[in-house]
Amino acid sequence: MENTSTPTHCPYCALQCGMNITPLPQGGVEVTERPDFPVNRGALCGKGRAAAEVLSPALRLTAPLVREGGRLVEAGWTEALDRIAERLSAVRERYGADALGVFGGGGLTNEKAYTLGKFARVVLGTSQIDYNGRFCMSSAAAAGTRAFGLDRGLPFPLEDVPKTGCVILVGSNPAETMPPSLRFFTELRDNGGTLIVVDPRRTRTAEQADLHLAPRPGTDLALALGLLHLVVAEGRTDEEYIRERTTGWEEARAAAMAHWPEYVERITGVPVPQLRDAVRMFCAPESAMVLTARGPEQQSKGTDTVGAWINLCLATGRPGRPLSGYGCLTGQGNGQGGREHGQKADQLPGYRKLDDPAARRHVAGVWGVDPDSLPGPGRSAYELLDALGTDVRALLLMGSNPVVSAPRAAHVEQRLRSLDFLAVADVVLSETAQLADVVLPVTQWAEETGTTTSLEGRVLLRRQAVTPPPGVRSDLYVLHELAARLGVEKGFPTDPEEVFGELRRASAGGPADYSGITYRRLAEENGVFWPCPEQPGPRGTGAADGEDAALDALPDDPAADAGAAHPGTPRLFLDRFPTPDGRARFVPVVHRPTAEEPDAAYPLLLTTGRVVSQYQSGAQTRRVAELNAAAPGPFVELHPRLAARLGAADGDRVAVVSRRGRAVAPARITTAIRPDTVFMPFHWPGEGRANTLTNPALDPTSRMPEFKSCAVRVEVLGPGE
Ligand SMILES: Nc1nc2c(c(=O)[nH]1)N[C@H]1C(S)=C(S)[C@@H](COP(=O)(O)OP(=O)(O)OC[C@H]3O[C@@H](n4cnc5c(=O)[nH]c(N)nc54)[C@H](O)[C@@H]3O)O[C@H]1N2
Ligand SMILES: Nc1nc2c(c(=O)[nH]1)N[C@H]1C(S)=C(S)[C@@H](COP(=O)(O)OP(=O)(O)OC[C@H]3O[C@@H](n4cnc5c(=O)[nH]c(N)nc54)[C@H](O)[C@@H]3O)O[C@H]1N2
Ligand code: SF4
Ligand SMILES: [Mo]
Repeated sequence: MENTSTPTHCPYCALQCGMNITPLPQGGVEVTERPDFPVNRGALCGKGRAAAEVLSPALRLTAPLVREGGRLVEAGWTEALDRIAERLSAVRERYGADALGVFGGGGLTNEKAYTLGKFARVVLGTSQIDYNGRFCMSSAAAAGTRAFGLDRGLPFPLEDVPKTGCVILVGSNPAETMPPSLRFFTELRDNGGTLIVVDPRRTRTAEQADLHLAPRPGTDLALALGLLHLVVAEGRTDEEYIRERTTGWEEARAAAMAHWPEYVERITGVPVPQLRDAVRMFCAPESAMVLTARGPEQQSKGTDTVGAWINLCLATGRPGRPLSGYGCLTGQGNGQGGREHGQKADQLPGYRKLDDPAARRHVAGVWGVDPDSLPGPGRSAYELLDALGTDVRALLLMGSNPVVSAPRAAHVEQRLRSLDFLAVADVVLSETAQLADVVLPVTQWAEETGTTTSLEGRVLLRRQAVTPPPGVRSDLYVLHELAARLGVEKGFPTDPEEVFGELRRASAGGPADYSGITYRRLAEENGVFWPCPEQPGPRGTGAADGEDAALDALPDDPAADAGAAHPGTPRLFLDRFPTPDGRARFVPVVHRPTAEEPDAAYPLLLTTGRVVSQYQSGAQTRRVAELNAAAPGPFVELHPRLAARLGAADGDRVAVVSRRGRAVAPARITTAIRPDTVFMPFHWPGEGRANTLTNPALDPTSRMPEFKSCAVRVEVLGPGE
């Protein structure tokens, strides 16, 4: 393993670029090109190229830490694990199982996410588990399930994008967030297709567009309804498709017709002629797509907002047609798989629902427990964090850094501090780990094998390429050891392939069916798109009868069993939608304002997002010198007209103040933003922490917080250094 290069995938975003890891003779490893993976064809962004740095023992945790006399000090694994098990037991004894919380992450592999969900329900017996994906694409997931009966980020491979006629990219900035994917959009234009970008900022992505619509943050719902109104008014609906493949059009149509173009212009600030141009560009070609990301989704009405964009796609006959449809660009490395296998408050593996009796029976059968012993659905991520120290007294956290990334972060930090007990498993001493009573140093990415599911719904094999430093253990080991200490000796294997074998059985027959996928296939086929049920035949009935023997019993010649294997499903919905009647469902939605509209005291809107060189809470990327040099700290984007009114010069220190707190950072003056809006990236802790300001108003369906808009004022503090 040590001397040759290993094909694997990037630790960071949902594009899951392929890369090779090659150990260097002098020690350390190098990330090199891997052109055989079709999504990035060897291209990597700066974060991916520098990913190997975070493997260095100098940057990370290499021994468990326990809190002694207020300080974190090094300890042995036995002591650290004993302490966690004792404290969790004590809290459970005193307050009951629901006083134990678990918080996971969309960066965890499928095997880890699956095991974490099983651990919460089977070992701890708690309903109180959720994860950071709630902050990510949960609104798109809810809207997709509502309309199509299924949620998979993209219902088609990215390679379809350059071949379609028009793409509307809504609140998505791939130039910064998924740079190697930008080529799909430039190729689209080279092929004669058109690109429309909807973003309050003229981003590097918007600069590539044929048409840039710059709505006021939080008004995408009105914008989509205005476009649908025009589609109807101009007679551009696809009546045959509506009749044959959908239900609910009359109500959705009536709701949209209340949104006159002039009214929509008043709400969004997008001029009527631009609305008309967008409709013409979207409707003229035979095929077209709408792709959303966090802009329209991270709103307190994110589910309805995505629903409105889906309605536009349905009315024009797009979903389930070649090179067409609606898709969501998921975010984290395993943002898709992380929401399918049971770390979400209301879900069981295979994208099953925790409150569905048949699902409970199936999964309880695989787990060898009584279905009635499984707890019901618990609180959503923000609600769970908000309950810390009151209803939830002890927390096990794996794969997230909410001190930086949660909304109303100062409050969340205070809730974390008020816990009776906090255990954090992480690679580095994150801002959240710094608050813990026990910190466990875990292996990461290139040091372990596991699967992730990319934004395309493509299940991928991330292979171990290097030996981890001594002193660290895997998340699976942590859960195995804790389960044993809490009295569950079996069912928590540490071998990822064994976990995957069980995950296959647990997912069999569910919406996200992985039962026909094996590690061997993933390696040979460069990934497999779910659903991929196991076919009866030579492949055996391993998925059904609970035997992993099927994995080992494959004929040696891959061609010999090829005929029996399900090929996976790159494109969804071609014949029918997975709803009871096979039709997609329109949902009647109407515009409503954001949870916190500007007023005299807080006259501006703050929106937040990302820069190319930092990842999320920055726990990993802020430790890489090259990335930190490229993006050393937070900033506040101000339009020159706003800056002039405030008396702010470029580089001045400014305070952004909301009802929740105050964040300070240098001003960056740019015409690329609307004059009524300010923007901050959220990657940093401390005085420039954007999430000190954000509003935890939740979407009623997805429970997504409103990261993309809150009311603020800006105060100029004086010249920067
Ligand atoms: N460099 C980098 N790449 C990443 C990440 C990272 O942290 N850093 N994180 C990964 C993850 S987990 C995710 S979820 C993705 C996110 O990927 P994106 O969704 O592309 O990222 P964001 O910057 O959060 O938001 C996209 C755009 O939404 C715009 N926006 C703000 N408010 C609104 C609004 O009300 N309406 C509309 N239409 N647009 C709005 C912002 O101006 C921004 O340009 O990126 C992934 N890739
Ligand atoms: N204002 C604002 N806030 C936002 C957003 C926004 O757009 N605006 N976006 C939201 C979104 S979309 C997201 S996804 C969240 C993300 O925010 P976070 O959940 O904080 O995500 P990360 O910073 O990736 O944190 C992952 C942590 O897990 C660790 N880690 C990495 N791999 C592993 C592993 O295998 N095992 C374990 N145990 N730990 C590991 C990392 O070192 C890091 O400390 O932020 C949300 N917050
Ligand atoms: S685009 Fe995403 S997956 Fe690709 S190299 Fe960059 S961070 Fe990694
Ligand atoms: Mo995300």
